Amino acid sequence: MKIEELGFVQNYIRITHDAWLKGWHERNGGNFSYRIAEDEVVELKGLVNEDAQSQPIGVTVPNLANEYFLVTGSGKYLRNVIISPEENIGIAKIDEKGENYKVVWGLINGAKPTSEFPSHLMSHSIKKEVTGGKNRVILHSHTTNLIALTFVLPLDNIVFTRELWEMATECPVVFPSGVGIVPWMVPGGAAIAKATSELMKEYDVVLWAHHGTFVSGETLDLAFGLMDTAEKSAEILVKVLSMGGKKQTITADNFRQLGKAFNVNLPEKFLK
Ligand code: 2HA
Ligand code: ZN
Repeated sequence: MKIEELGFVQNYIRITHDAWLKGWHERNGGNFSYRIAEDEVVELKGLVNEDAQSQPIGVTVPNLANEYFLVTGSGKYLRNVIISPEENIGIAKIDEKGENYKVVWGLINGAKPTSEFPSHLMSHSIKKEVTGGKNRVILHSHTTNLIALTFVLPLDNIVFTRELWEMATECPVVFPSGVGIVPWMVPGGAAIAKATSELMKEYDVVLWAHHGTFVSGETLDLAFGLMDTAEKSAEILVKVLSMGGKKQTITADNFRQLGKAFNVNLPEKFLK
């Protein structure tokens, strides 16, 4: 058995390719990480190199100690993952302090995990804590329409959430906790990682103004589906604004009815 043939790796590769086909990953844009489940880690036995050299993460994530992550490579094109997994993705193991990682499989020829690894790991750390270990996936995509909206709407969590919810009835059910916004920041470092993870305490969708979107989900499918739903809603909003704006919409009371019918809590702060 090769690592590329394991079920969860196959699923990750397929979804990475789907994300490319969506138009979210030009050049080396975007990145994707999955905290490998315990029963899947068992499948890695004998297939990984536990003697690989340690590297600092750049942030400290103690609750991710000894966890294994499937992750895309720095500078790698997501469209190439399906053609050559070992070159473009890898498995990184976190050390017992949550300070260093080592690449135990893949990312051959000296490649490294994504430049956004600090943002991924700090968000994983928060999500592991607040979901009791359920959330395992972080996806970062350069979603055209969500990015476009960060030039036009105020960079405000409440405004963005409400506008996106109004564009499709399913949205509040798919992201009931709403959308958080990080103002423009330099990508790739500890500062934007901290800002993102703070918002991840509350939100599953976090926009980086004029850059892209981070989502978190329990499974690869749920994270992909969440990105797809939020970006589709943004596409509708761009069309509506281009056609001269809303003439009618879903009201606050409609949302309250929806929340009841689908048994989801929609915070009142978004329904003013
Ligand atoms: O991997 O998307 O944010 C390239 C990026 C950096
Ligand atoms: Zn990016």
